[in-house]
Amino acid sequence: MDHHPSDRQIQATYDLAKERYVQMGVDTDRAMATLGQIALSLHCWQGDDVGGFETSGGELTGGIAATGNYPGKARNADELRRDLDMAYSLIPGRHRLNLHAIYAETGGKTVERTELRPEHFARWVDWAKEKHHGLDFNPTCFSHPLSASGFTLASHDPAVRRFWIDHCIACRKIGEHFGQQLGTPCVTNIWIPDGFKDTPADRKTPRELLKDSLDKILAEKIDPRHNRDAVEGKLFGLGSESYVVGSHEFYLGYAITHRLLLCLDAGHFHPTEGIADKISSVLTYLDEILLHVSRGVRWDSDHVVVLSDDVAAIAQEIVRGGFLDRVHIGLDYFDASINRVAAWVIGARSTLKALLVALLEPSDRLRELEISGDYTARLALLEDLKNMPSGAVWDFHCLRQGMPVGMQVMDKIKAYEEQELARRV
Ligand code: RNT
Ligand code: ZN
Repeated sequence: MDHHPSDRQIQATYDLAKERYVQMGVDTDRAMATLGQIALSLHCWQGDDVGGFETSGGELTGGIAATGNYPGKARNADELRRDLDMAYSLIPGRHRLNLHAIYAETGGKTVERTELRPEHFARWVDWAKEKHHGLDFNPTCFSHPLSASGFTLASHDPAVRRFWIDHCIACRKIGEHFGQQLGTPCVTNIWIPDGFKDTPADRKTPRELLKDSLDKILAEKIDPRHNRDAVEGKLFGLGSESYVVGSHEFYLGYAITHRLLLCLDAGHFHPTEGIADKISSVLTYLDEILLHVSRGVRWDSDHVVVLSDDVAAIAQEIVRGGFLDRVHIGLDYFDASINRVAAWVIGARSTLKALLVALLEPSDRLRELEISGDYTARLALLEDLKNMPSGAVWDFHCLRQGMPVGMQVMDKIKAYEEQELARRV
């Protein structure tokens, strides 16, 4: 049995923490107010292991994998929305939902991905309006017979390319519709699995084909108030270990020349290569970027995000750079071995904690030390900050927003598991 802190304890701990931060020149109220404005984009696919609801739904392909068989996964869109409602009710702030095309609701009819239209997402839009969530979107260029070769937009087969081009065009229009309906731009992110397991003979042609496909997809201009396009590269996937057409450099160049968003997924680089340091570099040339906050363990394993040094560094870079309005923060992981609602909540709360820690830095003082060349004091202060009572501020933030504090989250999740998830057999 967990013994939870009382409101009085949370308040008293916060009052002391606030005094400590004041001594450092940090305004905790301001940090909490800024945090309260940040919208994360929760990925719908954590709720059902990237399954989706296509009538002819097959297995997950594309070199990504969800492992585990924890009971209670959402079997339809109503269950997924119920699970999302539960998750959002445990995360302070107002957050977005990131949908994939395979989460269309077609009323039992088989609708080809090229034929998807806004009407197939009407119930998602109604729900998003009612619950005040912005929507983001993704074409689904995997888990389909026409992606079975491992190639989609970069296929040598023009018919295969055409199919996926048309799918992506349909998706941009759905994104535009989301933006129009909800009054907040939809970020439509293109990720494709295309690549080779073994050493290619020709690295060039697939990239030329991909560029040509993207040009066709993006030919129609869409008002950025409604839809913004992002492209997501990666280094390798399961079955595409030796070569990925859409590499980081490929998409960085494409995004810069076409004024798109670049999506940086934390799991898409070499195992020890972080994305934090890339943020200020790419934002020197791009207006905005999209992040897929994820956690690779030894490979791009998409574990639930935790408050790791990597995630703390990402948050620091966003805050220190003043980039909060230029970075769209999405989550991207899929763990089927634990309670899926908890997976959303833990990952989202950890991402918010990282942002709060970054917002609680005495940024002016750190910069002064750096500019004056006092690297000794800079190091000492950065180390000292790691032990500052940010946890007390986080708990108070949760309390004030009417959200569960600490392990209270698990009481709610366990109750939901008993009442709802356990019945899904
Ligand atoms: C795959 C990419 C991509 C997917 C989602 C489901 O490596 O990270 O973002 O995770 O589209
Ligand atoms: Zn991703």
